[in-house]
Amino acid sequence: MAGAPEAAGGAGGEASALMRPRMLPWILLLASMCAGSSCDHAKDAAPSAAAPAAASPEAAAPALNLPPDTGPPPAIDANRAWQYVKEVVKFGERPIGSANHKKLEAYILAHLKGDEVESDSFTADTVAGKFPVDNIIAKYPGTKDGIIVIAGHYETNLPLLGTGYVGANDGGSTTAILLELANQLRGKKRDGYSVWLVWTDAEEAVRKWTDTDSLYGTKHLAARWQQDGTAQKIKAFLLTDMIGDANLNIDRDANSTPWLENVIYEAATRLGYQSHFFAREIGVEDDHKPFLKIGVPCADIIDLNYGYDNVFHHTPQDTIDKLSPKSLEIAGVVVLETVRILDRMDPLPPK
Ligand code: 1BN
Ligand code: ZN
Repeated sequence: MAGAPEAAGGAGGEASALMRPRMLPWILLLASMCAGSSCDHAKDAAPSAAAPAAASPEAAAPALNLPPDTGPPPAIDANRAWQYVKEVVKFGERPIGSANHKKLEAYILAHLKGDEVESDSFTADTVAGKFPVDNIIAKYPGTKDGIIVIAGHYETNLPLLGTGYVGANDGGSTTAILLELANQLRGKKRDGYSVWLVWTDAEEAVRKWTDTDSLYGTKHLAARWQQDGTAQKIKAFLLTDMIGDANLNIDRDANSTPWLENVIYEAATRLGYQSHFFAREIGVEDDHKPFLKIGVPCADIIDLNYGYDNVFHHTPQDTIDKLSPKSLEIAGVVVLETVRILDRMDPLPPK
């Protein structure tokens, strides 16, 4: 039944990053729907099982103190974001330690000129040797006490070096959407929490995804922010990953914080994009994991059904022709609407 998620490990036997989907309730629901009908393919039932998040048993969470849906909806320049994806992909393969990685770092920093930018730089000691790692952080101050982090990784997989892999969706789409979000945040008075954008580095395994071979950049950043007291100020950590797929289906992540997932679904619904969200639930290990571990509310906004059965994920077929500006727009505005709701949710659920 759960063929798509189970096969979603991509290259290098990485399925361990993707836990078994919590599908039992859907199996039961499907069985009852199939009884006496012509339904014969379990997978077809996933979309129809997509109930509004708040009504789903998987979404048990504190009741949300939602603000009224007023004011103009957020907007981004999707064509500009699309142009960024094209430019990022032009750098080609950009794994940690490569010259292309350095060029992409310079490209990101050039687009943040004049903004408050910090780097979290260190040397990662990995199973494939030592590599320089650079998380890039751009800060946009708000009037409220607290921080909302929006993150996404920018590097491509080292094990795929030499295959022509450019990670248009996996790394490219997130680099681009964060640059466009920076454009939207820059120079505007934020009547809400401070927003910090983080281009995370060394998310990918250098050999094969395991607990120790993955998430090098965010493990370091989470430890640093726990030590210096920043972590306690973070109200929400919104991770974006693989959000450019032209056939955009953001999964509900069972590892993410349920109430924050519900806020994202509310934001998507307010903008009329809920059909792109949460038709299935899977458990994902990703850059939010180190922050979850230290008690930060986190949500992974990820589409892990990239091509039928996720066939393009971590393959040289992850190219820009599979992506669309509209998907970047949907992801971008839903993130901004989520921030807008969080800004006015008083109080936020306890951590
Ligand atoms: C997402 C994008 N991930 C890596 N790049 C995490 C992951 C790895 C998710 C393997 C599923 C399988
Ligand atoms: Zn990846």
